[in-house]
Amino acid sequence: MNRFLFPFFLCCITFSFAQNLKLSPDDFLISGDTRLTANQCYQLTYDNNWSSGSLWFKKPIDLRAAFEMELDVMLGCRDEDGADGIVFVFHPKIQKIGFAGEGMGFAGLRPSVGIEIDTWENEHLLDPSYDHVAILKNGIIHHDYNMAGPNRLPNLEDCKDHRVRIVWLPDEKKMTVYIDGKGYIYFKKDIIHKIFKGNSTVYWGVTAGTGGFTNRHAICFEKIDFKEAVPIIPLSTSLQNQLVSGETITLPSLQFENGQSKIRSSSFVELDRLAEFLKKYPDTKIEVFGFTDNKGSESANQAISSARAKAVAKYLISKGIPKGRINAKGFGEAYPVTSNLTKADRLLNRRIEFRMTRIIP
Ligand SMILES: [Ca+2]
Ligand SMILES: [Ca+2]
Repeated sequence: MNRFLFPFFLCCITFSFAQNLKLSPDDFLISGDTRLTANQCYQLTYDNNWSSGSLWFKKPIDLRAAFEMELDVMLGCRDEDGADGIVFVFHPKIQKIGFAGEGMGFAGLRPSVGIEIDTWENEHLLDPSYDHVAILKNGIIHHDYNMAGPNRLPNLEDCKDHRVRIVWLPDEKKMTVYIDGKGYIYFKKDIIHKIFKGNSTVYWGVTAGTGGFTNRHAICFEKIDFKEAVPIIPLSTSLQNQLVSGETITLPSLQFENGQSKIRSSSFVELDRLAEFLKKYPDTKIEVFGFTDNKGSESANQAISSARAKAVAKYLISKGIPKGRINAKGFGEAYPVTSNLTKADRLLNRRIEFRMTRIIP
């Protein structure tokens, strides 16, 4: 049963800021009203109506490895009429922001896990009247669909910093949230499979929003300690295992002629191994998705991403994989895995993703 498991050291290296926290603003993608305010500190919303902001760490994390983060959170100074709150989000794509107001920048992000600290009672969402913490999923903020909570917190809209600590233990599949030193909520769930469909690589971010009522929301990082997902270059045993378990993989050696959909001959070796592998699992289908960076026009990017995905499909067909097992599609510049700001980032965004799925009879 465990043939798809492989030792941890193959997938992860420790990436720890614990001793010497040096997060640079370049490590984050910010949007909306988010502003750097001091070293390691960010404002997420203004104390204005309909303010919202997000901050995403640019590097993905691997949920198969342990994770711990600690930060100071400011939820503003208005208690009676303060709103709406902050959400810590895990999501497979680097996303900017969901809906503001009661959505707190989280609503609509799917698939996802979100830890909300909510300071405004929205009765139609079954919010309690007090400040509360809950674990949400898939961008849904209604408490009927919680993973945990809502649990009562003391009033946090007191103009003070509150220390939030989030700990993920993959072996126990357990995430615990501590606020000012006290454990207020946890969940135990196989989120890699139940939420993220087998894909353990996710991004993390923090979002916040105000609506008709307001507060200034801000955070300061204290400690970030996690294992970083490392790309695996060849179509190795471990990469094959990821494919079998339904995860999305990319083959960094898969390259095309500049500006064309012609596959470079240097990429054939790895594609041949992929074709051999697909022959071993004749009851599966494979999805081949093409993506580009944001250089050039959207329509040209759409066209080339589609042409490249189809070129890969054609190559696999030429190696004996039946056409009906391959679904090739281009998404243009949508769904970048990282920002398009640097050459290295753009290279990551220009990619073909593969995902194997079982044929349902
Ligand atoms: Ca609320
Ligand atoms: Ca309150």
